[in-house]
Amino acid sequence: MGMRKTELHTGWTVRATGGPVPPEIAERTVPATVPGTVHTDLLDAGLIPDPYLGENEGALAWFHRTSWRYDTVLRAEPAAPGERLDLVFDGLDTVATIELDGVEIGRTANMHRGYRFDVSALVTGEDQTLTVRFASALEYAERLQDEIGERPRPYPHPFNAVRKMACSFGWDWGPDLQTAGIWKAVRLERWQTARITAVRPLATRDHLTVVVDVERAAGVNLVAEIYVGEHGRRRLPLPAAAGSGTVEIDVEDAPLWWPIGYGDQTLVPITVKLLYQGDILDRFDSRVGFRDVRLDETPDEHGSAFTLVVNDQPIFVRGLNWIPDDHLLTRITCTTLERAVNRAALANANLLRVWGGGIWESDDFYDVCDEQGILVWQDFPLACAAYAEEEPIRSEILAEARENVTRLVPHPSLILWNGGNENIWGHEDWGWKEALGDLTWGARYYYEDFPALLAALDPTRPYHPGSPSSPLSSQAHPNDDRYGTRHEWEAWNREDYTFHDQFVPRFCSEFGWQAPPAWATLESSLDAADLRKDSAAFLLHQKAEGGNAKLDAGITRHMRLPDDFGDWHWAAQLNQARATRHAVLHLRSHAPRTMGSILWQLNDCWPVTSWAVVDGAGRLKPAWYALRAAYEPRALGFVVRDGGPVLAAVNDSDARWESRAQIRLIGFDGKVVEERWADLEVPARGVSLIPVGEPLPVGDPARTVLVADAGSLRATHLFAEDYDLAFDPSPVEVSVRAVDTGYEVTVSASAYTRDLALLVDRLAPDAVVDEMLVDLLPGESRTFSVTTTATLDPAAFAAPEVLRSANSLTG
Ligand code: BMA
Repeated sequence: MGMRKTELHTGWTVRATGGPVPPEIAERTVPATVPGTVHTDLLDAGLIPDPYLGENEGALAWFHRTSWRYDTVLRAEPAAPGERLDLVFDGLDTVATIELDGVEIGRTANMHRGYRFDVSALVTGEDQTLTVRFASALEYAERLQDEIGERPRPYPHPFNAVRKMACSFGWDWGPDLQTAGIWKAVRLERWQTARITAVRPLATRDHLTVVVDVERAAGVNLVAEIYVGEHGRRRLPLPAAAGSGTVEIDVEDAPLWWPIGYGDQTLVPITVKLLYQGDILDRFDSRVGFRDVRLDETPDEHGSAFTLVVNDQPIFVRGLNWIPDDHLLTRITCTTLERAVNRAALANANLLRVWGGGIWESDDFYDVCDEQGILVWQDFPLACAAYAEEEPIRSEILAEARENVTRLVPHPSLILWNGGNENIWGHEDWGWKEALGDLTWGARYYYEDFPALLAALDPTRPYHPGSPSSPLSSQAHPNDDRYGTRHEWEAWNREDYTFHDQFVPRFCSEFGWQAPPAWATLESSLDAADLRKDSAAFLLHQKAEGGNAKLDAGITRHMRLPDDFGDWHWAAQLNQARATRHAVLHLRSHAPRTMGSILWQLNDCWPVTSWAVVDGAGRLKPAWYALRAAYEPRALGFVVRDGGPVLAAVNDSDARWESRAQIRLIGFDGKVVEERWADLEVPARGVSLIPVGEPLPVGDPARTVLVADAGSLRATHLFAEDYDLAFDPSPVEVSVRAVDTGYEVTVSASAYTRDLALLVDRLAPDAVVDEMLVDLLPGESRTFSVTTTATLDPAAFAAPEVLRSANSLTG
C-alpha cells in the first residue's frame, strides 16, 4: 500500500487563551481557516478592523502578547500493523504546542520549518481533538534573549531571538502585526515500509545528480525509479540498510534553461518512484532546468569582479529586491505571486533577490520564476541584526537551512545563496562590536555553517556570505566598492540620488528612493481627513526613520517643495522615479566593471510610503515606469562623467546595436540651438559612451534642454534644477477617445514638457496607463492608452491632479 495523504484543513476553530485580549474577543471561539493566521480569522469573523487601514495597526498591538488555541476534530482509522501514521505540519507560526486529546505530541519554535510527528500509537478511530496552542512569539523571544544575551538589532522587538519572519515584528516599510497560526498545510500521512523524505535533483548544463533519501519502517531492499523527461529511466537500488542513494545522469543533449532575455526556459519534469516488490510506496514530482551557474570573482585592476555567469554567459543583473508580498502571508496565492513576479519581468528585470528579513518563499514563487526566467538570489533569512550562535537558535537556523535548501534545489531560477542581509556590515559599522562584548553575532553561520551545509547539499550554486560583503579581500570594508556587493544608502539617508555618481560598485545589491503609494491606494487606506503629510494615520504608514523629512529634503534639492498635499504626493513620486532612473543608468553605464543593480524594492506588503515601485495594492508607481525604461535591454540616457553629461547607450542584447543618434540643444520654445549626429555602434552586451561635444552653446540654462533621440529612445539632460527652470506651467492640450479597453488620451505640447504622466488611478481605482514620464518637445504629441472598466468624463483626463508633469509643479 502506497503513501496516503489526508489534508486536515476543515473544522478548525480558534480562540484567545491569554494576554491583553479585548473582552468582546476573549470569550469568542471563531471558525478558523487553515492554512491561515489569527488576524485573518478574526477579520473574517468581523471581530477586528482591517489592520491595514487608518490607525488600526496600533489598535491591534494586543495581539503581540496574546496566546491562542486552534482545535479541530480528527477522525482517522488507527494504524494497521506495520503502518505508520504521521501528523505533518508544513509550517507553524511560531511557538506552538501540539496535542491530541490533551496529550502533548510536540513543541515547535520555528515558522521556517516543517514538522512531522508519529501518531501511530495515538490515533483511535474515534473523534479526537487535535489542538495547536500558540504562545506569544514576542514573549518567547524576550525570555530567550534574557537567557542568552541581548544582541544588537535596529528595531524594538527582539526579532533576532526567535525564528519567525523578522519583519513580522515591524520594519521600516512594514506593520508590526505579529501573526500566529497554522500558516501552511497540515495533513495525516499513512504509509508502510518506507517513504521518500527528500529528493535533491542537482542539475548543471549536461549532468543531473539525483539524491534520494528515505525513511524506513522495515529493513527491506527497495528500488527508486527516476524518470527525467525524455532522458529516460534509471533504477537506483536502495539495499535494506541504505537511508540514501545517488544516481548520476549525463544529459548532454538537454535543451538549456536560460534567464529571460538570453533564451528559452526549458523545464524538464522529474519523477522519483519508491518501489518495494513492484508496489509504489511513495513518489516525488518536480521539474529541473539544465544550466550552469558560477560567480566570477576574478581579481582585477579595480578589486575583484562580482559577475554571475549562467551557461558561460556573464549576466548584467537588472534586479529588484523582493519582500513578502502581503504581511498576512497566508493571503498570498499563486495568482498574486504570478502577478507580482510578472511586474518585475515587465519592468525588464531579470532577477529578484529574496531578502533575508522575510521568508523562504513558497514553491509557487520559484515555479513562477523558473517559468518566467527570472533569476532568484536567495538570502538565508537573517537580517540587519546580530544572531546568537548558541542553542536553541543555532539548531533551528541549521535545521531550517537544511530543509529549505533541500526543498529549493530543483529550481533552475535559483542561482545564488547569500548568507544574510546587512549582518556583516552591521557588525562592522553599527557599533555592535562594543555592544556585543564576548557575545557571538552570527559569523559562524556565514563563514562556516552555511558553506559547509551547501557543500554537502548543493555544490552547484555559488555562495556569498552576506549582502553587502567583500569576501575577496581580508582587509576591505564589507561595503567596499571594489569587492563583492555594495548597498548604497547614503544617497537616500543623507545625500541625494546624484551621490551615486561618486561610486562604481562591482555590484549594487540595494539602493532605492521612497515615495508614497498611488493616490487610489492612499484613498482606500486612509480617511479623507488624513490625506496630509502630518496626520497620525499617514505617519503610521511611513515607517522609515525621518522618512517624510528625507522625502522633503530630496524634493528640495531639485524642485520647489509643494505645500498642497496632492502636489507634494506627485513631487515625491516624481523624485523617486528620477532617483531610480539616475541610479540605474549610472550602474548600467559602468558595465562590465559593475555587473549588477538590484533596486530596493519591487513590492510592498501593505499600503505604505516606501521604496517600492509597485505599491501595497499592486498599483504601479511612476518609478516603476522609470525603472522599466532604465532596464530596457537597449537603453539611452545621459550619465555624468567628469562633472558633465555623456550619452550612454547600453546594449544588453545579443545583437550589435547600430543606429544614429540625433543630439539637439533646444530651447523650451522649440528653437534648435545646435544639432549634431552621432553614430551609435554598441557591441552586443556592451556599453558606448558618446561625448556630447564641448563646449555646448547652452545659452540660457533655465530654458534649454539637451535631447538625444535614437529610434524610439529618447534621453534628455537639463542644465539647471527644476526650481530654476523657466518651464511653461501648462504646456499641453489633451484629446480623448473612448476605445473598447478604456481610453486613448493624446497629449500635445506647445512648449517643452518634462516627465509627463497621467495619474489615472485618481479617476478610477482600476485604471492603468501604458506609459509615464515622457518628455515632449514643442509640437510633439503622444497618445497614452488607459485601460479601465469605468466610464469616465473625457475632460477629467485634463484635470490638474491627473495630468501631471514637472512643469505642473512650477506654476
Ligand atoms: C535595507 C534593507 C532593509 C530596509 C531597507 C530600507 O537595509 O535591507 O532592511 O528595509 O534597507 O531601509
